[in-house]
Amino acid sequence: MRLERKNIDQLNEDGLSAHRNRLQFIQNEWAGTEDIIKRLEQFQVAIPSWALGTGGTRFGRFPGGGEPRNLEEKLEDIGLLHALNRSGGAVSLHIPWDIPSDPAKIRDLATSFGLRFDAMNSNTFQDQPGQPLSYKFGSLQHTDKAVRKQAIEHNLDVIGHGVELGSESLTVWLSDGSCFPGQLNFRKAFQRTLEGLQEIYAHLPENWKVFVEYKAYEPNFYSTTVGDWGQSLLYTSKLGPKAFTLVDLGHHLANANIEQIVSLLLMEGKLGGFHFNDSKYGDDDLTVGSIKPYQLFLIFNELVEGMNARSMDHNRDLGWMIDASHNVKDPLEDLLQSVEAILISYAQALLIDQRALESAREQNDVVQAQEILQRAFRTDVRALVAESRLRSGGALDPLQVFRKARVREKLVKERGSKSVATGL
Ligand SMILES: [Mn+2]
Repeated sequence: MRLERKNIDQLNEDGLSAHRNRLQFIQNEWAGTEDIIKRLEQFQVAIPSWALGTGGTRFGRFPGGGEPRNLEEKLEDIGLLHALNRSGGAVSLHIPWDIPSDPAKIRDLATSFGLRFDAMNSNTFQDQPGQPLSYKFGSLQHTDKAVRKQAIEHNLDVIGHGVELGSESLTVWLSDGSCFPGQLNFRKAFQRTLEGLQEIYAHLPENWKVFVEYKAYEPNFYSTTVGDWGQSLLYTSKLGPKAFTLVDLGHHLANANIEQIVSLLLMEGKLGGFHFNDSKYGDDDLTVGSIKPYQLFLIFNELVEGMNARSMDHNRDLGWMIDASHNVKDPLEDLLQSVEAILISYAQALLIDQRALESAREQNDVVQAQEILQRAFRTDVRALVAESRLRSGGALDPLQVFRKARVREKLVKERGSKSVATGL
């Protein structure tokens, strides 16, 4: 199904006057809101093709019905999101879960929804049916050269699919590592992985980037071969200028200072992409901003300040993507909440008076520095986010429009209550 602009406009009407009052209020309180609205209009977050179905845990899965049954329906779902919030204008595909049988057709379909193809994701953390060799003991780190070769070739395949769709980046997340002390020679595992990444890197098209994602643990519980930002930076530095580190918010040990990591990676020109989610204990993959919104704001502060310091384009120079999936919400409603949380944190970070903050720091005025940050964080910027959507033809309140338009009910009717999205 598609949501028509005129239906969205109609459903917006009820809330318009209250919205205008809220917008007026924040415009009176803060300078520069017009520029913030424009930046919000431009900011696009890629939606991963695997977040459109109900996630699961190793204990169970409770699908809610109407899940997309194929790649075409996944694009349709992202099209629905984008029609509502005008900020989900990109899709991140996972291979082999989403191999397009007719790439030109898929590309046209995406264009018809206003979507482009962001980073392609390879998968060497599972064995696929019919796959000759197993990744049980790793992929690029594997002791057997033939397994490493298979993993390299898979990544080259993924690049090939991406080229056909107009993507310009590859994200490599390796689950490689070890579960028990003594299992792995860390140095050999690193060297083998580096050699594999070098071969993949050598096949990148001229305009492509490769993102090396790190993760502290899981599914391996003793060591991970790309375990933290230091190890990722080591790989990407050795690989060359087209290689970047990718930060996934859920892939750190508890209480890691992610904003500091982001700041230093940006300083080195090595931050490439971002996976948004939220967590309380581990890689919980919960809705963005649902657990630690202040941390998200502090990260955005470093992103905005660091990107400005290098004159980077906020929208296009980093890969922004949601990477979340869980068991209890409607996946589309969850994604609407996640994009909203991202835009709120971004808007709050844009409110910060960076010059005043820097001056407070130089004078060691710790109290004033905290005041400047918290004044922005405690400001309700939702009217700015809503206004940016309104100007782009989206919904004032995407979640309410999603419900009022009975989108899920219609999808269940179309696709059935037992449909299961591929890959999960
Ligand atoms: Mn991720």
